[in-house]
Amino acid sequence: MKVQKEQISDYNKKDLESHNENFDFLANKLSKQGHNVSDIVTKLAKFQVAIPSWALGAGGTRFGRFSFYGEPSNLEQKIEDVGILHSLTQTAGAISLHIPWDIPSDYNAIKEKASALNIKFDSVNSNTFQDQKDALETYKYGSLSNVSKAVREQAIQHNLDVINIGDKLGSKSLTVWLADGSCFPGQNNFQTAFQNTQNSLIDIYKGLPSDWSMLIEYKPYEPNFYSTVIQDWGASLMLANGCGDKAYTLVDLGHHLPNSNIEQIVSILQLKGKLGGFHFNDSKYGDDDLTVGSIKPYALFLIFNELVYGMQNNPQNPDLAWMIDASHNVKDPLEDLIQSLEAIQEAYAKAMLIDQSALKAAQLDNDVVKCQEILQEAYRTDVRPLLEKARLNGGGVLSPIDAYRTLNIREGLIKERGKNTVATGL
Ligand code: LRH
Ligand code: MN
Ligand code: MN
Repeated sequence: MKVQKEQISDYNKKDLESHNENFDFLANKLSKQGHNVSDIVTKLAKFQVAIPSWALGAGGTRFGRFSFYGEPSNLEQKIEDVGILHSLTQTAGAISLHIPWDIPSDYNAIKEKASALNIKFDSVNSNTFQDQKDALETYKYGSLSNVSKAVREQAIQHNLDVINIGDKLGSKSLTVWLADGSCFPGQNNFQTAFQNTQNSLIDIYKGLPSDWSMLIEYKPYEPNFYSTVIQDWGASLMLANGCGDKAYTLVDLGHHLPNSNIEQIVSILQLKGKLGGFHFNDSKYGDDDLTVGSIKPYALFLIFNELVYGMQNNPQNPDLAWMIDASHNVKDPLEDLIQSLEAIQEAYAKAMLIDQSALKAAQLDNDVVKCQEILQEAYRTDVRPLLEKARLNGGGVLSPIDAYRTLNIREGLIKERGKNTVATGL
């Protein structure tokens, strides 16, 4: 299923006039404050976020999974779903694959399908947290950190295979997230597990093409509940430094203990030129993988404040691989992803409204109240007309959720695919 250009322009007609009024009003106000509105709109339009192939179906929990029907059951259909998201929002111009769930059978056909929908292949994700069919070794007690050399070698080889698959598709980075750790005190020797992981990552790193990077994701707990080998940004950064210049830390918003100051982590990693990737989601308790901005929108804004600052002031840091890492238990996955994409754009737009020079001056004066006022002035601005304009300029819709419903997209997908559900997912 594909959303046609005419459907989009027909749909936009009803709200075009009020959009223009709202946009002109806001643009006028912001211009008077000294903002370059067209520059902000261009930056919003450029900001593309990858959709992970595993977020397109109902993820469920270990207690149950409730389908929305019409979910994609193969890679082609997953790309089609991202194409739908992208045509409505103009923000989802990439897909992030998970191997072995998404191994293409016909590379040319997959590449053609993606490029017809204007979709790029973002970072490829390896999977050494599940045993694969016919695998000789088990990951029950870890993969890259395992005490067994044979297990480590199998896990290393898998990562090299993933790089090879991604290379054929045009991906430029490998994301490594490990479940490795221990469930009980005494089960692991921390130092041995860490050293094994470092050595394994170095072996994978050696197999990276010259224009690739390796993104090392951290997470404090789950599925292991006593210790995780790559538990935090410090562990990730040490491992990245141990590999080389092309290895970076990846921050997933859900992978922190409650109340961690994620914006500070993001800031310092950029200062060191070591923030390589970002997974968006939101959470109340832990790795909840909820809709971006649904629980702590102000924290998201503060994180974007640091990201914007870093993008402007830290040329030593590379362009980031942006991805949504979410799971959907009770919402239609495509609707949930649309909400996440909007929340990301909203936080980004608000962060771009922060008056950086006034903030710097207030910081130099130690005017704490003023500093807070400057941040909150930006946060309180309703930036949605800017998002609408960026979407409109790119050929997207004014109101993506409303359009998704008005155009009966889920119904169309069910009609086309029946009650198929994704076979894989987290
Ligand atoms: C596990 C996880 C992680 C990875 C993904 C592949 O926590 O969600 O965030 O990015 O699996
Ligand atoms: Mn993640
Ligand atoms: Mn996670």
